[in-house]
Amino acid sequence: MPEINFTLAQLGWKTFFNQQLTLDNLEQTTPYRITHVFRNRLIVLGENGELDLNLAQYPNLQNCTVGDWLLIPQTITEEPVILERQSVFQRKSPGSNTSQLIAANVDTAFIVSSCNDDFNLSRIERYLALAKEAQVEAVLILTKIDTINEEQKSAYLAQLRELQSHLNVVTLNALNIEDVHQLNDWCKVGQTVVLLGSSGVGKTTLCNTLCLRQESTAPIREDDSKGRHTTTGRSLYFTHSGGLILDCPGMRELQLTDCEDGIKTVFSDIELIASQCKFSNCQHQTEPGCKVLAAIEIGELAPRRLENYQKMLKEQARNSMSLAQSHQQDKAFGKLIKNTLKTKKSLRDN
Ligand SMILES: Nc1nc2c(ncn2[C@@H]2O[C@H](COP(=O)(O)OP(=O)(O)OP(=O)(O)O)[C@@H](O)[C@H]2O)c(=O)[nH]1
Ligand SMILES: [Mg+2]
Ligand SMILES: [Zn+2]
Repeated sequence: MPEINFTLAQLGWKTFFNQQLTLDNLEQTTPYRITHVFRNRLIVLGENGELDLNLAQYPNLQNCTVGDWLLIPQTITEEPVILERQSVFQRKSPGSNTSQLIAANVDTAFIVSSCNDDFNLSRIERYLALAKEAQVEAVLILTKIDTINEEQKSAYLAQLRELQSHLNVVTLNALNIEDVHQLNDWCKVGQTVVLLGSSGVGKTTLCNTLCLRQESTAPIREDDSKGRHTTTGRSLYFTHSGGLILDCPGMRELQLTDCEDGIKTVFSDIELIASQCKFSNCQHQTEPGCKVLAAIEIGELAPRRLENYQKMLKEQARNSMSLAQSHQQDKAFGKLIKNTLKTKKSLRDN
């Protein structure tokens, strides 16, 4: 746990948050940033050090995530205020009709993939859509570059050209400090980075190298059955260049929700071609005058890309709808209970 005190600016505080403060807030509350999220508690860090908050005591903080800014009242009985987020990453929770917050108030997303079987363009497009939706700069990091030869490396880089999204790409060995220096520009004082990617690609390794952190000091790593370390919580650390980096558990399933704009930005090349199709509602399947199919025909557009684009759009629409529906149902159920109690009460009172 840090012993030195940090300024708000070092913790990533920005004008955007300052503008949300009322006079009362300024006088009666202190800003803290969430640095660790555990099942039952949160660790927050502010100018005066760390606090450990019990979620049972502050139920409104259930909807927070790492990176969030809180205003903690001086009188401990009052509830903390969650400041409006500058950016947020979320997905549909696996196996339930809710959305899960991944990280908040991030400036850059490091999308991490390793140069082996994990490398998958369609998966990278998913993470890119998340970053675009959050309006956050994305950097694609290819790890384990030390395990392949130059020829293989060129082949991976060539595949990335298909994405056509002017992507920042960095190749590195996550264990090599010289290699990791390539990332310093995104890890300056007050800047926050989130690490996204599948399990085992090297997110924690990269985080350790960036933070000059000893593996054994990482507080929330557990051995899985195969003797590997896998991250189980979400935590924010300081890099040696003064930035903040957020390590997350690998995502087995990244189901998109409320992500239409993000997807359309990642596939803006297809959107542009599609705007020239003969029919404005063209589905790019068998329609005459379809420019998208024509682009595939001449090798200008990869069929995989069109397929993934349509799949992701459909998926996000389905998930957004079912989330909205279950939210409505929850509200309707709440109303029903309230009305029943009211009726009961008036029957009793009469
Ligand atoms: N050779 C080599 N090994 C690496 C590199 N990056 C990570 N590794 C190894 O890959 C394994 C998995 O790395 P982690 O950093 O735990 O992966 P992670 O992405 O944090 O995984 P989760 O926490 O499960 O999401 C470890 O044994 C690392 O030592 C790299 O660039 N080169
Ligand atoms: Mg990890
Ligand atoms: Zn078309």
